[in-house]
Amino acid sequence: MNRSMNVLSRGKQNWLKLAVVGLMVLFPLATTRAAAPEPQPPAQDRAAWMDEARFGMFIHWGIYSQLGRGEWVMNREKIPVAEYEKLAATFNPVKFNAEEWVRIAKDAGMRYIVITSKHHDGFAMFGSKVSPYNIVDATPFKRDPLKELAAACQKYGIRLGFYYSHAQDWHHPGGAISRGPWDPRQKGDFDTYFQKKALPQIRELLTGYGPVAVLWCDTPWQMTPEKARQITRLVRELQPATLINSRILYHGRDIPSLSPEQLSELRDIGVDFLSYGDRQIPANPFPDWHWETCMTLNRSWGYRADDHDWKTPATVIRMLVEVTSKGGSFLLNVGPTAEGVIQPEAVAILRQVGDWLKVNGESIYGAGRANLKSPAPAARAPRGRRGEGAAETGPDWLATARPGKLYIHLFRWPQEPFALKGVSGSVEKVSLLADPAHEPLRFQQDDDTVTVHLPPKALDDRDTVLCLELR
Ligand code: H79
Repeated sequence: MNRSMNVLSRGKQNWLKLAVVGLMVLFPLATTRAAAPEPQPPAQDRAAWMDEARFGMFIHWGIYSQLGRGEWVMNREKIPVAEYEKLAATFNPVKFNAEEWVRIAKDAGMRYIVITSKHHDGFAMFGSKVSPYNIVDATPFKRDPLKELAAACQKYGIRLGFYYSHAQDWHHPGGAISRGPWDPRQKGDFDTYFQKKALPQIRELLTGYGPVAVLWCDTPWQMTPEKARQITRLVRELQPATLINSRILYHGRDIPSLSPEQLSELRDIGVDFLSYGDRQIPANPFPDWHWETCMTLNRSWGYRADDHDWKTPATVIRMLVEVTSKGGSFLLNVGPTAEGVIQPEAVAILRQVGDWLKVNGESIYGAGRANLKSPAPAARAPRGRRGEGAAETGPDWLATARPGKLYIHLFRWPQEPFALKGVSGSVEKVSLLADPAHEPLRFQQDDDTVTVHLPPKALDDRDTVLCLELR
C-alpha cells in the first residue's frame, strides 16, 4: 500500500468523522436511539482530481505582454496609471486561437489550465460588467478569450481555472500594492476595492464560464481570514466543486512554516490545496494536504522578450517526477506574446515532455509517494532558487508509486546491476515502461533489497522508468 493512498484514506476518515459528528448534532434523537450510527458515504474530496492530473499549464497573459518586460513592468518601472491604461488601446492579439493553446497543453500531457483572468495590473482579460477596464470593452480585440478557452477546454476534456489577483490591484483605488503606491490615483480604501471590484469580478468568473476548476489567488496583501471567507462563501455558493488555493490568505513562501492552527484555519475557511512558493518544490510538503507548485519554463511568468533561459525537457521531467514523488501537482507556466502566440521554444519543450508522458504516464497520473523504507537518494548539490540546474545536480533516481506498483525513475543509468533497498512486499515482475513489449527483466530479491539487471544503455536519457510489480 503506498503512502499516498494512506493519506487519501486518512483524509476520507476525517471527513467521515466530521460527517458523523455533524449528523449527531443535527439528529441527536436518532443517534441516541440507534446502537451504532449507519456508516456514511465519505464526503467528496473536491481536490481528488489533482492526484490524477498532476500536471497543468499556467498562462500569464495581459496587456503587459506587449512591452515584453514581464507582468510586473507597471510596478517595477512605476508607470503612471493613465499611461499604462493606453496599453489597452493597442492590445490586439489577432493570432490568439484558444483551441491551439488547449491542444498544446493536451499534447504536453497537461490535464488542466490556469490562466490569469486579472493580474496585479488590474486589467480584466474577460468581459466584465464590473469595470470597463477589460479586454472586451477597452481593446480593439473586443473578444473574450476566457470564453473561447472555456469552450476549447470543454471540447478537449481539460479543466480550466482562473488566476485572479484578489488583493493586489494597481489600477483600482485602494487595491493592495507591494512597493507602492506611485500614482495618486491608486490611493483609496482596500475594503471598498474588495467589495466593489474583487468579489463582483470573482462572481462573474464563476457564473459566465462554465465549470471553473480552480480559483487561483495570489499575494494576499491586506487580506484577513474574514475576507478570505467572503470569497470562499461566494465560490461555494456559485460552484461548490471549484478548488481554492492557500494563497487566498497566505503567501506561498510562508506555507512551510504555518502552524497546525493556521493550517486548520485554512481548512475551515475552505481552502482545498496548499500553493507553495513560486518556483519552489517543497522539501517536505505537508502529507495530509493536496498541494501544488508553480514553475516558469524560462525565468519569467509574463512574456519577456530577452529571456532565453529555457529549462530543458529533462529538467522539466525531473521536476514533474519530484513533485509527483511528493504527492503534489506541477503547474508549469507559459507567457504568450501580445499577438497571442505561445513561444515556439516553449511549445517544443512541452511537446517533448508530452512524448515522455505518453510512454511513462502511468508513473505520474494517479501515482504518488512511494513508501520505500530506505530514504530517497539525496540531491548532489543544492538547487538554485529558480529551479535551474536540476538535471545536472539532482539525485540519480526518484520513486513514485500506486497500489501494487513501484516506479523507479532512473535519471542516471547505473553502471552495475541496480540495487534498490527498502522495498516492502514481494516483487513479481520488473520491466521498463519505455520497452513497448514490457519484457521482464532479470532480478533477485533478498529481504527488502531488489537487484535488477538492466540493459547496457538507458532507453531514455532523461528518465527511463523501471516498473516493479508487487504482491
Ligand atoms: O504571477 C506570478 C508573479 O507575478 C506573482 N506570482 C507568480 C505566480 C508574484 N507576485 N508577487 N511576487 C510574485 C513576488 C514578486 C517579486 C518580484 Fe520584483 C517582482 C521580483 C521581480 C519582480 C518586486 C519588483 C520585487 C522586485 C521587483
